[in-house]
Amino acid sequence: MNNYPNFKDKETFKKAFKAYLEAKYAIDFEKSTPYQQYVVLGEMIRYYIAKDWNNTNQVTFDTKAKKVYYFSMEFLIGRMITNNLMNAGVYNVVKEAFDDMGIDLNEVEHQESDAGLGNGGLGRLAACFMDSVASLGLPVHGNCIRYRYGFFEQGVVNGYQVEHPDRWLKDVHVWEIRKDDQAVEIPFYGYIQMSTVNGKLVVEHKDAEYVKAVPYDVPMIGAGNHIVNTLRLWSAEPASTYPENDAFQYARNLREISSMLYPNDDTDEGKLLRLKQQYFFVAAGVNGAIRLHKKTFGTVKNLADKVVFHINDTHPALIVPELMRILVDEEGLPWEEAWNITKNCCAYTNHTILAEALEKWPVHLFKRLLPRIYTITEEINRRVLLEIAQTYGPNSKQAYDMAIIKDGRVHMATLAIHGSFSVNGVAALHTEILKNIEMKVFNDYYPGKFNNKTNGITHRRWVAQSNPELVEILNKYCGEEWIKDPEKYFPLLLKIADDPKAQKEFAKMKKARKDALAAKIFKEQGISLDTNSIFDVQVKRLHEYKRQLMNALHIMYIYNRLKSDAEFKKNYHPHTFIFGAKAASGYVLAKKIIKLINTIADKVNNDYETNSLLKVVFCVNYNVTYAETIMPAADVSEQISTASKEASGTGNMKFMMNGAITCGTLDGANVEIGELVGDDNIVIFGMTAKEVTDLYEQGGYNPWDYYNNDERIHQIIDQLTNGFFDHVDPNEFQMIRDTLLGKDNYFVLKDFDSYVKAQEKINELYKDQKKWLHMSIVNIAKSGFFTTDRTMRQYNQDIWHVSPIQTVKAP
Ligand code: DL6
Repeated sequence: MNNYPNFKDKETFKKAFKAYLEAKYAIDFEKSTPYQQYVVLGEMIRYYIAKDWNNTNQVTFDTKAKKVYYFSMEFLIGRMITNNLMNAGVYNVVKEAFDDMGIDLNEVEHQESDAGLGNGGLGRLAACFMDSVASLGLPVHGNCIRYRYGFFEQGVVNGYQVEHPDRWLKDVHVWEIRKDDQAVEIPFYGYIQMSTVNGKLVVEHKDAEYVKAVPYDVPMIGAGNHIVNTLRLWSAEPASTYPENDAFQYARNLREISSMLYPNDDTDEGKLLRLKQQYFFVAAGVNGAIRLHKKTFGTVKNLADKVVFHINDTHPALIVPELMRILVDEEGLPWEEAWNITKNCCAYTNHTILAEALEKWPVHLFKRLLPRIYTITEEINRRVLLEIAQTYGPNSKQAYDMAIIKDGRVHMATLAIHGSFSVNGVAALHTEILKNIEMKVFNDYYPGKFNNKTNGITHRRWVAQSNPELVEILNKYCGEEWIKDPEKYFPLLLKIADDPKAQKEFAKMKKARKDALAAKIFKEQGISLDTNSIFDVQVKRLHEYKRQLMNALHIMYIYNRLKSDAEFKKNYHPHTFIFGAKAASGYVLAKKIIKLINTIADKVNNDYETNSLLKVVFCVNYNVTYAETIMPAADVSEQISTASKEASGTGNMKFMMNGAITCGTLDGANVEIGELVGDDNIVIFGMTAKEVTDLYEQGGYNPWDYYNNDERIHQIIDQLTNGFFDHVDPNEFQMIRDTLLGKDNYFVLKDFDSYVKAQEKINELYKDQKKWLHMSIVNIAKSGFFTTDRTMRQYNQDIWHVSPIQTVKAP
């Protein structure tokens, strides 16, 4: 069936839409609900792009094109409908038709649940990558798990975070197609029996417990180019054979695999499940890829010329031994040849230097769950160590540092580094830290393997979709081509950065976006905001290193000054401090910090002496959809992590592209933002990464010196526990006080003074609106570098080397 005419013009669309609605729900369109309208619109778009999707796959197959499989445990794709309408080029037709029909497109779009298949930055980055590769026509396809529950839905009760399951699949997921015919059965447990038959090694996995991995394909639609890539989400189902003695337990266990993102892995049981999830989607994806490769080429010998397996963080690092297993056990290649192919197929991205995120699996669990994968990993380790000994001699420190298996654990980052031809960091500073400190031993041993690929964001979602007023301005001053190449066209704004008329338009844009956010916050949380105040925003996962605590303490300090210093009060421009953050459910201190922010909000928002100057909001359930309203509304972007700890950050880029001024440390991509906009257009404070690293080496510092010598700090630290807050037990924040005065591992008190000065600078700068708007425009003008189109081009140029797919343009 050819569905293209459906979107030809608004009249055709209206007719088709009504007919589909009736066909699907057996009702007249007048009686349909926004949810039904959403489902029908979604399905119509999926039919509409089906031909392009099929063509993309067919052309890739026919031309024997090289392709990339991007494996990530997270793809935080959020809602897809608006993005899909825009990229498919039918947004305007639908909008006009809906306007005629009295349907609110915005309301219909909001019927879609956020696909929360991710925690934060890493998952959202993967989603932005998918948008860019499809838009560049690059054959790059995602692999992930079809989690029945996404990252939890956050509630706040009495200031405390509460977690509810995110049942995003309770409604139909209109975008996916189940592909039963491409299911793969994955073995766990059991034991391995090896024999030689006619001189050939035969490996048998005995008594394995199989789980069927069923793919659900989700289209990743390129912008205006008729390319549709695939995000493949694997779901766990019963296999054809199962333990008959305990079928129910088997069914319960396997449901867990695609149940939730990152189950708690504090216990052995939790660890086992997480490792199971990792092998599950890795084995399913790699087997699927090899099957297709053999269908195309009839051999695996040319795999490295035609396929890249991208390992996004350590979670999919099992790709390395799984590929070895297929090549050696199933394809019968000699070990050396298989290793050569594997090393040339895999590329790994590191996203963090935080030790707890570099996964290490206990040998006893690994071995029991994945017996063959374990023996292969052991053999990889043995051979790698032999090779290292050739360079450094026997029993070297280097060999210990680079061993994959040591101290009873399998080190996944180490496995990924040895098994990949490329290892990249995600911002210039982060890569330097990897190369010169954290992974120096590997960088010395594998010169040239480490490289930097600074992160990005897709400007299609974070400007075109989220900030209509900015789109108008860009169209006017940069021309409509900006959407194709922001790096080239955004700098045209520099010419009008001081033009009063243009500045007025930017101010109007920001005001409109602040009004939109204020309206949402009022509707959802009943807090009214002054949109002439400075919107100072920190939205990101809650973690000590991101230092939401420093922001909160600073608000307490401001409150104290407003209460006690008339001159200060006179000079203080009204501020609204906005937070959004989810804390991991087991992270007690992070949850306390949420309680503290809400307690501060309760105090200052209800103080009529100061609340026209100071308001605090904690946005409940911050997610991708919420971010689309928050990012464009910010005046100030808080990027205040302890230097060296934030690998890159991508929120910083979303804020910048929407004209916010960064208040930040020299950490992650803030460094590159600073280099691009220049010192006058960013507010930098705090210790440098080198100072932080040196101080750690000296064993830290004594926070009591700051408590005793800085009155401001003394006062706020005492206020945490002296009954200053109404309605809370004075012991409520004892833990925060103890953390700060105990070790202050993230140097909150040490950086406090310079943060206060940075905030004072912002207060003054904002009062000079001409100067502020100049800064804001320069930030947008320079933000084109941070489009993921650039990031993806660089990945392709330096790592993947795939060619754009040329499909036949659809009729
Ligand atoms: O690279 C994407 C994103 C960076 O922008 C953040 O700075 C970094 O913290 C984050 N890393 C992770 C790693 N987590 N684990 N596991 O999310 O990656």
